[in-house]
Amino acid sequence: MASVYNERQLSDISTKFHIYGEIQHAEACKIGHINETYTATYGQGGNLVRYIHQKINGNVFKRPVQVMENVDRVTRHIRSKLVANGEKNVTRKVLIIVPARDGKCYFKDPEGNFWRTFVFIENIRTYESVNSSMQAFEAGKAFGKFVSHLSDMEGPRLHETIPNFHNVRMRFDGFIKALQKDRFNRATNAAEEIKFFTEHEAIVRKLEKALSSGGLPERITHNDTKFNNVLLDVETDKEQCVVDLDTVMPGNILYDFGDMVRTTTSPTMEDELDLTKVKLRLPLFKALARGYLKSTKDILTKKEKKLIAFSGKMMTFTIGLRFLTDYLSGDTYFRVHRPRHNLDRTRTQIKLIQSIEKQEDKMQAYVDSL
Ligand code: GN1
Ligand code: MG
Repeated sequence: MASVYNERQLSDISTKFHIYGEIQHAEACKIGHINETYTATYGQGGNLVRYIHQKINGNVFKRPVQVMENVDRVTRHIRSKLVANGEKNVTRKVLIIVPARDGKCYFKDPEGNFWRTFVFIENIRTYESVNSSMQAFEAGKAFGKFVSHLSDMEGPRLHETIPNFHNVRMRFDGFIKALQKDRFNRATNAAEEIKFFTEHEAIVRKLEKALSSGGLPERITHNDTKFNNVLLDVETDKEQCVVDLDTVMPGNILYDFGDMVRTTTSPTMEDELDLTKVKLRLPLFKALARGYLKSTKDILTKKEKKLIAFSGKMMTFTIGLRFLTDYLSGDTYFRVHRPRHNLDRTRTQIKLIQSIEKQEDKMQAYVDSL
């Protein structure tokens, strides 16, 4: 999706990285609610090559240098694993950071914004929603491989790039605060949605209990496993690479699996207006679970497996709560493209949770059978 961009700014940025070519043109990529992303085409040695330039959102990521330290370590580790396994086409299977002229993983512009550059991976596609069981399977496989590859990464604990990112208790408290303030007088518009989340606090308690009773090891997780963060080969539809590594940090598997349930099982987009279309399709859940369990079978604990169906409901609840909180707070976090956009997003999450609640037993029974 092309849109307007600041040409001067980007041609300036283009000279700050270790790229030998000259920038020809660029397109702004509208996917993603947080960072600014551009696909830039360069003439280099008589060929056209592409790179991704990205401006990190400094309001969301307060310590961009730490973000890039994490991304650098994680991508190096995965690359070394792929090479050791004799994988082909490694440059399509893990992101490659293009260093800045001074050798750092980022460039800080005069306004204090942090930029980074990746090699563009060609002949791939991303989707906003899943349209076949195979795609759901591939998504599961991709993020399962990701957590498995990182399960033996040595060295200091990764930085928490957003502290308490998936702490649903804190998210719940934040929601209650925003509701009490109701600074934009929006609570009446969202009365039903507020009621839904308030009445579902049991989900928060269930996760708290699970976390405090052990058996859920801390792992290096991706934490933003939206389906559009998986690059699929344009011809085969096979997963190639996972992207958007800003929130890779210590977490647990429920966050990753749960967000995949949220984004791969309904035929709809996150902001679908026709709520009758929003539902968890069991065959897609099954394919997703097969893919994920296939690539995590050597690391998953019994307890993790037992909570896998619950994780879908839990993460849909967490993200729904964040959309609603942002709506009540005047849309300051997630990029919105229309009035009430965050409220529309909230409604799809609620509808999906209701659909999951009807099928949770079947979902877990299937996971148990694997
Ligand atoms: C944000 O940037 P994007 O679209 O990949 C958000 C995720 C949410 C998601 C909801 C850093 O991800 O946590 O699940 O929107 N990322 C951050 O669509 O907050
Ligand atoms: Mg993201």
